[in-house]
Amino acid sequence: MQQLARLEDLPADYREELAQQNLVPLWPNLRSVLPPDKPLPNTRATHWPYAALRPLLLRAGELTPIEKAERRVLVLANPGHGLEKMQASAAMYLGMQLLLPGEWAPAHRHTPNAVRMIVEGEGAYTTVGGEKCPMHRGDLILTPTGLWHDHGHDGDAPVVWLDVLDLPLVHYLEASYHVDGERQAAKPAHGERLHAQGGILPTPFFERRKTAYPMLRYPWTQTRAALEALAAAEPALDAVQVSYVNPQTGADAQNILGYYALMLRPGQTLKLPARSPATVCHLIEGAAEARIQDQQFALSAADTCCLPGYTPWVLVNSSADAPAFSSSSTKPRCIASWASTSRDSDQAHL
Ligand code: 1HN
Repeated sequence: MQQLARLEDLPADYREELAQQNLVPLWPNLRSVLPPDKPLPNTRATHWPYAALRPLLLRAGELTPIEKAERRVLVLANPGHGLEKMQASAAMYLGMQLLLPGEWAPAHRHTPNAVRMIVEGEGAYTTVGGEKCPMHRGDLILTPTGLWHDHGHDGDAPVVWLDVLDLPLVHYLEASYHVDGERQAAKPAHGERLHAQGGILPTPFFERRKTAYPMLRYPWTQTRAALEALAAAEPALDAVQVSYVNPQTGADAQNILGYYALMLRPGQTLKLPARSPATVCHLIEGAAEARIQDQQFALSAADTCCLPGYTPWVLVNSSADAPAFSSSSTKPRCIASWASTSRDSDQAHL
């Protein structure tokens, strides 16, 4: 590959004149924005064990009252981006949020999309666009862009959930902001009941209802049952995986990040293909080992890890007797499906 001229190869007075006119020569910087053959990600394979995080989050509950935090969250930050950037990857933000009995996290809405994946505790709920969504372990609850949301807790033990937002991407686009609001009058969520059965849609005469986000809560009991049924129906199927979709359109449930749930059969070793965007994986049940580049993460239930794009990886169920269940998120659509070169043609860039 051709070595390109450096900035220092240009006369100082010329460089000075360029800068005064807000002009920059491309060639000294071309290789850094367009590296040869593969991207140069900042995102590092990272593991956030829940056992280490949980006591620190509970301590935050003692140290900072909800009124002084609005959202009591410890951010799962990727050291490759710098912890202060609060990014898990270029596109994804992750945080573990704690709500104590009787607390209320006030209503607001914002441009980034969010989802909650419930990790532990009973009795909390989030109200999204006026729909009261109860939170049970493993549930996925959408908070799409622009919808009002506040969180309450009528139970008697701490509740913890994982927040996933496309905040870094929306912030990068200089489009991130929020608006505060009043506590919402909550009516029971009905989306998951309207769409309780796959393949059947509510169809009042004479046209189908079309709402941007017809289903906000995806109960874990249903997702888990779907994975078990899929595994039983297709014993030879390698990746027992389902996508969280908009039940009216079949498209991804939200419009920037895609969400999936995966079951590892007892004893299974699953090779996962490289995808162009970074991926986050959260273990809901069981125990598994994630092999990413030269690292091995022993994942227990409620652990979270991430890996950069363009990286094949392997998940191994640590139990020979019980299945393991995980959820994952990534940017759904490929950035560069043509990106296979002769050097990495064995990798599919999904
Ligand atoms: C947010 O709105 C929540 O509503 C949690 O619970 C975490 C992180 C950054 C920006 C907005 C919430 C957030 C957030």
